Amino acid sequence: MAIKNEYLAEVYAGLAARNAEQKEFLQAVEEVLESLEPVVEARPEIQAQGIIERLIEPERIIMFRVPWVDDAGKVQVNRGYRVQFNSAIGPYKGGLRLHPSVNLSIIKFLGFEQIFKNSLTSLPIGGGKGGSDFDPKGKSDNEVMRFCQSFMTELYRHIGADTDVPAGDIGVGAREIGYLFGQYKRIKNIYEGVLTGKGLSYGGSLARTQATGFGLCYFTNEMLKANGKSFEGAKVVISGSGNVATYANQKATELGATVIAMCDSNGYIYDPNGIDYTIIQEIKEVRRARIKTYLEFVPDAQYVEGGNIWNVPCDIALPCATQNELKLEDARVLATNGCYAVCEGANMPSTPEAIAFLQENGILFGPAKASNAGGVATSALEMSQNSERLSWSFEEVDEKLHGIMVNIYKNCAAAAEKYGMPGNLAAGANIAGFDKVCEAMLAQGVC
Ligand code: NDP
Ligand code: 2IT
Repeated sequence: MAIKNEYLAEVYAGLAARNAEQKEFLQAVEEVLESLEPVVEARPEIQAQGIIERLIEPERIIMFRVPWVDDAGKVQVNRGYRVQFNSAIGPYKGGLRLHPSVNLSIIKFLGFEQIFKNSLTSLPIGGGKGGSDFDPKGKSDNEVMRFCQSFMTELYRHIGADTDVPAGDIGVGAREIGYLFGQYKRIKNIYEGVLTGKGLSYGGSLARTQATGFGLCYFTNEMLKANGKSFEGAKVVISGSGNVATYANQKATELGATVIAMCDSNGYIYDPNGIDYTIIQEIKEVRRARIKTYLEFVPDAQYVEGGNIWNVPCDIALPCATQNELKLEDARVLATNGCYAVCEGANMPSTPEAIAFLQENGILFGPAKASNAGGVATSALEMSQNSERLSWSFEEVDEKLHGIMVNIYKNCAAAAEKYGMPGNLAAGANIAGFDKVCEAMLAQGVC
């Protein structure tokens, strides 16, 4: 794969030269620019107004020291990031990731993809992302609190309900959002919806916890239906066992599937009778333990330490852990085992080679920007509720989420069709997401 359009190829070459070491960011940009070739060719004003050059350069990058004191009294220092990528259609919006692998490349790829994802939701949110190389694993609640307070002590001056609204991502859930919110309020003396994914007692939205996983299944369901298939009776493999994976399990099961395998970074569990998501909740949200603990609840299940979850034969695969976790070889194994749909819950979980293989071999493919947009969409619904100082019922939020995911599917399918790539939802998502951002950037002049 390579970018053929001369203008786009030149812009990409310049970006690659300036950011040679940022491989995840370059991977994300290349994938989008490839999809945009027909759009750029049809609309000369994109090149004339430097839309692509502006789109790939973040509006602002903030990097900062995060010093904190561990339980043994030792000073620790992490690096914090917030990349405010694009505010053409609304305040910057996107999660915070706490994981030792976090670096500028990862935050930039996530922030870049967030622009298109957020546009697809049809809600007024721009793109951003942040995080730190802090590893919450094995840390006490007090250590996590001190880290979060230190992180917010710098971040607070760059965010706000109408400026930039962070949320959760890997390693950031209800506990972390609570500590971050408390510190923001304390420093700024403003009680506002500056974060989403908040607890229900202080401005959170019902169904935000479930939203990414539920939304993923709503999107997958549309894709399956359009191709004469369904979750009913299907065997599903879900990688990861965090927020997205857990609630994808719940919804897939409710829709009639059996979730037979899930994992964490140590290994996978296999349970042909179906993995009960409430056990995963107990293990991950309450005990903060490893997935092998599942055997304490279901002794008949299997645990494969260090195993590759994509070797488990399934009908539908939902990668919900992390970037580049599903490689070409995994795609081949899935195809050989009869898998007919891969839909992404994580961000950029499939490598470009894996995606190309799936598409060439007629396996339905749902791209992350579209299929996992339910989380951020519901975050935007949380922002609406905060603005009107009301909270909506679970059913109301879930129904809106469902409508948004159906709409995203339709828009991606229509955009792919319009540009002569029927069924290519990955290209459709990039084109449909780009459309609104491009309109707004054109209207707002060179800025
Ligand atoms: P969590 O921290 O709740 O869970 C992450 C899960 O993925 C854990 O099971 C973790 O295992 C596994 N994992 C993370 N990194 C790795 C790695 N390097 N190798 C193997 N396994 C790994 O995060 P979320 O569920 O929130 O996020 C999962 C994915 O979904 C991410 O790509 C995120 O960007 C994306 N996403 C999240 C949204 C949200 O609303 N939370 C919205 C849209 C996308 P372990 O515990 O062993 O590290
Ligand atoms: O990748 C994502 O869309 C998220 N982590 C959720 C972002 C948000 O603002 O809810």
